[in-house]
Amino acid sequence: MTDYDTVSADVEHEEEIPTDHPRYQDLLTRHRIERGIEKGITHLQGMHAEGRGSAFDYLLGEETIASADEAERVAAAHLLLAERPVLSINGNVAALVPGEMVDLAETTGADLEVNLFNRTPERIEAIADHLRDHGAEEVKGLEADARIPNLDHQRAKVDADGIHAADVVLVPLEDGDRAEALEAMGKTEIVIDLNPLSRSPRVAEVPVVDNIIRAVPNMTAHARDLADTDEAELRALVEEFDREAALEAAETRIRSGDL
Ligand code: PTJ
Repeated sequence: MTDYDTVSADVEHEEEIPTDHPRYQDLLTRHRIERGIEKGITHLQGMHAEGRGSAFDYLLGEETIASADEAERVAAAHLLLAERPVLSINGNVAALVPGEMVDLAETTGADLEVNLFNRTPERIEAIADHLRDHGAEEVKGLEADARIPNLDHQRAKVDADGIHAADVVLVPLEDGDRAEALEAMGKTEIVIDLNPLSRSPRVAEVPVVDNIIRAVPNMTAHARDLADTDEAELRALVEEFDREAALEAAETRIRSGDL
């Protein structure tokens, strides 16, 4: 029996999960989702989303592959170039990377907006409070005074001065119909999703096939690195990006990577 066999999946605090555990990231992610559900932040369906993501991450080798790192750099460049960037937050995102999203927003000048599929006033408030507890000064999505056209569910509800007016939107961890509707509004979309076959990464200008717990801090690190880069160079970076190649590299890794 290894020491790891003594680690219960039901830890009280995430610090109890040994960082050198071979399934550390998976245990950490699972733990954060469970806590999110307990706090009323994450919907029960978020567990299914988490399970799907975890299977793809396993096949990717639970690491940021080179094509994802490149996509994360390009995503950072888009956010820095944007006039009105917005980072969309759902119940899984809030549970997994609240402080990391606040850092990315601060580093790139983006707004944070809560946008939920299973929208209730209680969950919206709980998520906004959770983000404020992690340092957010302003959280959008509570007013929901505008609608995304041609979308007949709760995710259509957005702030007029938030997602509705945004030029670049980060859309993590959700299935594709809102991503398609946002694309139809002419927005530049950055999608984080471990499944390269899912609709949302397939419509995104920048598909980031990586675990959000690795992707967001890496995007922030790239944004810091690119902060003094001139506009022409940032534009060259985003124009040279090949979204099809990024999707293909991720799919190839998932189908044929060494486990
Ligand atoms: O909080 P709400 O009410 O807005 O509900 C959110 C749900 C769970 C409904 C929303 O996230 C959803 O629609 O989930 P789906 O359709 O299961 O899509 C989630 C996608 O995210 C799947 O393609 C997963 O593979 C992917 N995913 C899950 N966990 C991660 C992930 N991608 C990156 N990092 C993860 N940790």
